[in-house]
Amino acid sequence: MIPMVIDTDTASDDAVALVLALTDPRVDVRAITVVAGNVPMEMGVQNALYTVQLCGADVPVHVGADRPLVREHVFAHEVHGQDGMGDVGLALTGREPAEGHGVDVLIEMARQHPGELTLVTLGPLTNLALALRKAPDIAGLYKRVVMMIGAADGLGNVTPAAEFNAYVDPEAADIVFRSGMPLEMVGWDASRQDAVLSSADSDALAARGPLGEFAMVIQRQLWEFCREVTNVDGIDMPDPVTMAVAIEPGVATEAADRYVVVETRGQHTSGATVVDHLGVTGNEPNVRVVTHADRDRFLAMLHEACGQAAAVVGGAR
Ligand SMILES: [Ca+2]
Repeated sequence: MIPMVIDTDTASDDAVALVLALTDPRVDVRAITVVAGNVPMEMGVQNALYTVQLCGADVPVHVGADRPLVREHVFAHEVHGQDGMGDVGLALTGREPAEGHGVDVLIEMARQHPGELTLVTLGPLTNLALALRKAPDIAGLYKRVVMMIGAADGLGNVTPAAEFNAYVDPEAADIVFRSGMPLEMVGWDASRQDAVLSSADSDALAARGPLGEFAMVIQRQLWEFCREVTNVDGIDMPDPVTMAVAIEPGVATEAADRYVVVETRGQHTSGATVVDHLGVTGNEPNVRVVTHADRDRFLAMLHEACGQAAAVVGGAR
C-alpha cells in the first residue's frame, strides 16, 4: 500500500486525480488538505468533499491556507467554471470538513509516519510552505513529494513564463523548492504532451460508469480554455498525470535530477520554474523533473478508476 496525503485546490482536474487515488486499491489516502488556488477555499473544500463522497471513501478533508503568502489571489474560473467543477449543477454545498487546519495536518501526518508517506501536491504550495516554516523538521519526514507545478520547458499557461500553481504563490514554491524535501515535479509540459484526452477518449471514459461520467462532465469549461488559450488539441490533465506518477513511478518515462529555482521577482517571469537542464550553475540537483509520461498507461489507469463503483450522492443543487 502507498500511504498518501493529498494537498489540492480542488477543481475539475484535481477531482479526477482524487478519483484515481481514492479508487486505487494500492493507495491508502490518509488525509486531504485543501489550499486556495483554482477556486476560493470554501469551494475547494466542498468540491473535495463531494468527490470523496462520490468515491465512497472515508477520508478527512481539511481546510488550509485561504490565500497566497504575500500576493493577491488569482483564481482560475475561466479554466474550471464558476464552481470549479464545470458548472454542471452538482450539489456542491453543505458538507462538513474535518477538524484541524490543513497546515497542521501536513505536519502531524509527517511526524506520525516518518519516512512512510507520499505527499501529492496539486495546487499552489502555500500549505506546504507554511508547514515547513512552522515545522522545518518535516522536510526530512516525507518519503516522496510529487508536485504538479511549473513547466520544465519554460512555457507557461498563465503568463508566457509561468504555470498556474507556481504563478499563484511563487514565494511558497520558492520555500518548498529550497527545502531539501525529496521533490518530484510534474510540470505542465508533461501534461500538455502526454496527458491530453481527445473527445473520443473523454467519451470512452465517461461510458465506463458514474465515476467516469463525473470525471468527464466536470471538464466542460476546460475544453473551451484548451481550445481558446493553451491551444491543446483536446483537454490536458495535469493533476491526474501527476497522481499517476505518484501511484506508479514508472508512468514517468523521462525524468532527471535537476537544480530548479522559482522566479519570485521577475517583471515578466514571476512564477517561472527555472530548470538547470545543462548544469550550468554547478548547483546540486534539488528536484526530480519529470518531462514525459506513459500516455497509454495513464489512460489505462483512468479507465480502471472511471469504471469503479460510485456512491449515491444526495443534497440540493
Ligand atoms: Ca489543481
